Amino acid sequence: MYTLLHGFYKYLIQKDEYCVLILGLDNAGKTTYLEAAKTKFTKKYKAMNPNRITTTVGLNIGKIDVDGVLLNFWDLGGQQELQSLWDKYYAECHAVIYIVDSSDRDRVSESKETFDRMIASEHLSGVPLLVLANKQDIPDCMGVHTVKPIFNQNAHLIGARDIMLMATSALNGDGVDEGIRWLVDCIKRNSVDRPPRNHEDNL
Ligand code: G3D
Ligand code: MG
Repeated sequence: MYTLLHGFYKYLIQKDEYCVLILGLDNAGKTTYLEAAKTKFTKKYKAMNPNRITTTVGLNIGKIDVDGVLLNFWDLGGQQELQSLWDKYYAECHAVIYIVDSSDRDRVSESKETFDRMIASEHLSGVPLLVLANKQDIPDCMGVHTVKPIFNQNAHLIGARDIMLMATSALNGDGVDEGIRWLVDCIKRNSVDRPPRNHEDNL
């Protein structure tokens, strides 16, 4: 009887857990974005001072709960020598957030080439993709209307998947909430192909 009740209790409290990769060139704002996401979705979370965010060498992880769905973020280092590690995580992930520094016109083509290499990976086929034109608070940055056509050029690589390009400022939190809620809906729709892991709190 205990086993039956315990099994039922576990069933009631278990949550679906999904992994989301945060990718983009170094300095795009990935770690700042992860901090902003944790701040928006975690009650009482005390955000790290942006001045204390240093270059990511390995992996930053963070978990948030969006209306009962657990998202496990993996913020990977974006420097060229670290990009070769990204594909080790592709098969495991349920969605990708790709962050573009909209204020850096000099590196936008490098970012686009990196993006194309990423979406060409067969291990990511069908995975929902949120592209963020970040740093929109910086005057004279490229707006969505400039960034979108650049990242939309290779529609054949994007294939049949949910994709959205949104404006954000990870620094002041603008657009963070909307993007994550859109992504959660896509992840749930895609969960037949990429099922969640079940997470049981405190068991
Ligand atoms: P990364 O993890 O992609 O390498 P970081 O990038 O999150 O470390 O951010 C790199 C720099 O960009 C940081 O500035 C950070 O404050 C800044 N940044 C990130 N997002 C935004 C944004 O939306 N707006 C503005 N204005 N700046 C942003 P520093 O000066 O610490 O290098
Ligand atoms: Mg970082």
